[in-house]
Amino acid sequence: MADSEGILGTVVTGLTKWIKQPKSLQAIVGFICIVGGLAGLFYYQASAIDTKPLGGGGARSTGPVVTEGEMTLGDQGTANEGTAVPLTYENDNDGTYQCTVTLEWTDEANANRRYTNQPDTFDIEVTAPNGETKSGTGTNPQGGSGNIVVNFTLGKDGKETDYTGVWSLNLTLSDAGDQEARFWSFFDRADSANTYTLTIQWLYGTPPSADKK
Ligand SMILES: [Ca+2]
Ligand SMILES: [Ca+2]
Repeated sequence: MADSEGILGTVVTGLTKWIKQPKSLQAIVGFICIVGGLAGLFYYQASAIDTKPLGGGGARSTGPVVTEGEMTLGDQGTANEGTAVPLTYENDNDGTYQCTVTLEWTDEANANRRYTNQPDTFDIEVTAPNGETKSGTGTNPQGGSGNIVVNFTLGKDGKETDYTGVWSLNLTLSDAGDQEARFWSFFDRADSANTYTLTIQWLYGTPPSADKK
């Protein structure tokens, strides 16, 4: 059984012989290159990680604390010319600060190639829970679609009033342009109604502007 000095001597002698071979030098150089490359890669990744503490650094903006929500209602119906359609919708989300009402419709196509369906005009009046009222009107292009958008947004701090509660709407097809005969008006056909789609979107919570005070 060999003692420890004998084993060490054998290893040193073997290594000395191996190092003297040309292939050994290439292997050592290659190993150093690989280790160096890996070290460089780790250094690059470490420097790319942002280690600034939260809230520090001055230039970083944390932004407003937003606790917002959105509720949207959709409704459809048919309006007859000259007859107001009263509608009410309840929004029970506290802190509602914005409401957008969108009315959309598409006039019927021409009855046939001898007729032109003249455009339709809708009017809408919207009353917020706080009594604020806004209105809008719109006319579709011939044979196409029309829309009216009415928007309510509270004041700068968003805390003066609240749009939570019952919203009242009145929409009217004020003028439904008829199907006019191309050559003789005696053959005109009435267009006395139109379908519509109503969308109401409320935003509630803390408006971004309120946090900037
Ligand atoms: Ca029409
Ligand atoms: Ca129509």
